[in-house]
Amino acid sequence: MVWDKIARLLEECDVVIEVLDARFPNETRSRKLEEMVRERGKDLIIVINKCDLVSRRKCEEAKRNIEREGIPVVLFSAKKRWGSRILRNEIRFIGLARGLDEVKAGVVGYANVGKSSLIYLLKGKGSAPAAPRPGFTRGLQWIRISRRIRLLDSPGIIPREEGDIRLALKGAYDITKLEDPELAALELIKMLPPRVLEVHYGIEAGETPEETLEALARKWNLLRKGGELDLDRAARRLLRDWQKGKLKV
Ligand SMILES: Nc1nc2c(ncn2[C@@H]2O[C@H](COP(=O)(O)OP(=O)(O)OP(=O)(O)O)[C@@H](O)[C@H]2O)c(=O)[nH]1
Ligand SMILES: [Mg+2]
Repeated sequence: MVWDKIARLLEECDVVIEVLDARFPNETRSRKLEEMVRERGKDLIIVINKCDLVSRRKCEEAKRNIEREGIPVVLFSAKKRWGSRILRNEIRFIGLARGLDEVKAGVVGYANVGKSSLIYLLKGKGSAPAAPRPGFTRGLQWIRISRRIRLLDSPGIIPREEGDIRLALKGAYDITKLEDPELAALELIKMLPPRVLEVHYGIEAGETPEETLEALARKWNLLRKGGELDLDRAARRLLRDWQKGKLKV
């Protein structure tokens, strides 16, 4: 979703719920979005989702840092069903403060952070039209979660100014469309503490990211026709696991 579309979305809402990924709260925050919300005099709530994938300490620290800026923050996990009551109360509170009978809240954030999953948890029934790949939600869709609250689901923000590798590592870019998955996987390996890969996959990390990727390809028995390691497939498999949230950091 591009910026002029976001501007239109903002017009329709009283509150904006910016959803972040707990594994990289800073990188999935959009200052530009927050600025747009402020300019239009709307309320902002930040939800840190996927808290089940990081330590409690890291979640609390991220929450404190953002709250220092005067923005209310809710720690959340759509998977573990954490935080929905608190979030609903935050939204209601804003409705009361604004004297509204019905609050309209737009749920916005990078692709794949869990916007649709969050909405369907709040709704409390029905299966979530969510998917482990970015770019799943296409149009805007209003979903009523109670008599007083309506939520607007939206496609992920994809800032054109960011490269595809950086977006993929945040989970916000479709891996099948990456030009160079191997390069992205090497970046990911550099970013992760070696222990994470060692524990999850039972491999020994190499001296260099290349060696670690080779160790993974060996572990998974991924070979090309001539018998050499298929690093491209190993890279895609690692990136997919990462985007699906299989690795705990
Ligand atoms: N571990 C974990 N995974 C989650 C959580 N919330 C969502 N997911 C997973 O993250 C993936 C993306 O979820 P969606 O709800 O489709 O994300 P989205 O932000 O709506 O994505 P787009 O519509 O593509 O922008 C899915 O595989 C979800 O199962 C969570 O709290 N914890
Ligand atoms: Mg979605």
